[in-house]
Amino acid sequence: NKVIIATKNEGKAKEFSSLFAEYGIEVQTLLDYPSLPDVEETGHTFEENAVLKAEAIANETGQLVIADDSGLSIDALDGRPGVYSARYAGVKKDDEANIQKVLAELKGVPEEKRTARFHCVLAIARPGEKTVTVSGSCEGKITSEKQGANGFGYDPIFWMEGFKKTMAELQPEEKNSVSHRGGAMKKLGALLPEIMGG
Ligand code: ITT
Repeated sequence: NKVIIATKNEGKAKEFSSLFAEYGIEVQTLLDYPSLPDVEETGHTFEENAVLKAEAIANETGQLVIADDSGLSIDALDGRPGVYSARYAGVKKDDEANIQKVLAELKGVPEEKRTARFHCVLAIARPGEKTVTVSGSCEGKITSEKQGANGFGYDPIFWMEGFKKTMAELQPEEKNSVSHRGGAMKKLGALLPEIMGG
């Protein structure tokens, strides 16, 4: 049993490998299919972009494909970076530059106003079938400096009050148990028997 995840993001790929391993499903990603075309993310919501990515790659491969569109919404920035999370600081995807941009924009904003949440939408596309989506989110606060080296993206500045740690200080299994991606994956898990055809 295997699925293709329509992602080139290594951080996501690692998390999906372990999330799907629990269901006995092996994961391949676009890193395993370098010849597939890039999908332009022209949508204005996580849902639209997840569906775009999953359906484009399902059409190319003729197989069941799952895509993840995710990002960080910061209240003091009116929800930014949102769907632009991957390339917030420019065209090139650069986690460090994105973090520095957020920290600069939040300079002087007091702790109680630094609330934020991660969102994740998973889209499951199969040729000839209606695409299904599930979502998850995770509440936190933006720190004033980086802390921790695990995870990816904005994890070093995302404070989890329940753990008194940043997302980047959690062990991978801990992150999966509370993250936006883990939450969406739990909902997907309930649908997997039907989706994978028993
Ligand atoms: P693919 O489209 O190839 O999957 P991407 O990185 O471009 O990769 P998105 O458009 O969904 O994916 O952007 C997601 C960005 O949101 C990602 O690059 C991170 O900056 C951030 N992000 C998403 N999930 C995260 C997580 O669990 N921890 C930290 N940052 C995350």
